[in-house]
Amino acid sequence: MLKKYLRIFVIALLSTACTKQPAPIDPIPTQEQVNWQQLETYAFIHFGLNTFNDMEWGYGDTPASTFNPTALDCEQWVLTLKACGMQGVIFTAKHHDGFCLWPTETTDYCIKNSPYKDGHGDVVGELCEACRKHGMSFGLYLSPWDRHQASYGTDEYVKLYHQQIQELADRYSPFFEFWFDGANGGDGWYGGACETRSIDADTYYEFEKARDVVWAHSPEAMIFGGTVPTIRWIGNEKGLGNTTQWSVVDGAWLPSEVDVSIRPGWFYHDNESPKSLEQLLNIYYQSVGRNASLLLNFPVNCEGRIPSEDSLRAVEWHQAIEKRFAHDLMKDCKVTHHDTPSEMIFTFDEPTTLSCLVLQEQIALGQRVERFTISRYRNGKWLPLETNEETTTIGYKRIIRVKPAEMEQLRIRFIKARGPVVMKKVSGYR
Ligand code: FUL
Repeated sequence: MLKKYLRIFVIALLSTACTKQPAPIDPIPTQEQVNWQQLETYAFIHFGLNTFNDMEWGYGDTPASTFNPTALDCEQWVLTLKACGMQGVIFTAKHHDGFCLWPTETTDYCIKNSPYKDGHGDVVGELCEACRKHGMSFGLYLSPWDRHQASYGTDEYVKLYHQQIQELADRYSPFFEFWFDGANGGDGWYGGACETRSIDADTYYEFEKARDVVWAHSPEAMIFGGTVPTIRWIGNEKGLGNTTQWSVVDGAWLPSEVDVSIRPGWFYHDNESPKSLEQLLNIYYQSVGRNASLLLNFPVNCEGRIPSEDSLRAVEWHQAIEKRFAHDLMKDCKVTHHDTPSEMIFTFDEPTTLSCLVLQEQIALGQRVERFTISRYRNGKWLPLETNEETTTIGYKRIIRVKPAEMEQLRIRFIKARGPVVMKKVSGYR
């Protein structure tokens, strides 16, 4: 049984492609989920009343008149993000404080009643336009929890929430992702009631209906949060994915997203600074390198710009990644594979030192590998490659940093899998 299960198919980029197409193993991703996963890194932008009031969670009573960016430039955001290798951006159209950054018909608590462009501004629209102009995917975050609205907790609020999604979908689609967010209920201003309200998030918001509104214009949109998600939270806001990371959850395909801010806060605070290059590189290895997508947040400042300190750091980070993964030292290897034991052997033309491996499964056919080992052949013997990473799952992409070591051959042995292993690509770097 095991023997049969551990056959290897090597599809796509490797030279020894198999002749027979292996059968998929359910669950498999939708084409939309595959496309989304290939984005790998995209940006979050948190901006709103909190920015101007030095807060993370506004109570819902901060005056709309305090929203007053002096040099807001959405094109600067988009061009900065593009220079950092980001392929999309998700914007906080409304955070928990309930303030809407587009001129909505649903509430007065919005940009129309701010000094920005004398009440004629529309940050959601301006960002949407800049994204279209520069070929960047666009997404929105609309907090279901609204600490401003008097009706929060009643059916009336749910109607208003769905109406807001409808407005956003009608005006700014298509979206590549829509964020419903998980923080729900609690204390708030609620039209002056200043009390604590609790709701049952699983039933209250009617997320299925909300999702259908998004999908009517953007069938490709990934849904984050709520009861009908197509992607899932990694479980922390530290940029830390797990070494064992399945996109298969309870029989469904539900890939992971790592959300983390380049600064300690999600919103801009004068006394905070961006993470170091080393911290950001670790975040990359621990997210994209562990079968997850990276949603990296950039707090926009009171001027309405991404601070240059942050953009310089993020560009430096992107360039460091590009440089590290520029030359695949395994691209000319001769590849052989066997079924018993289930393994792939890569032979180099001359002894080669590697410090990093990138493994990819053909996820369109399902995620399969559960455990593997990596070894190098040098001077007549096989030796394990030393790594701090657990070599368990692979999925869309797994990056394994190893102690630099010279080898004539590299061996990947599959110890346990949900079915015949189907690899898409293996590459190696120094
Ligand atoms: C959380 C929120 O409570 C935070 O303020 C932030 O927006 C983060 C991305 O999601 O649930």
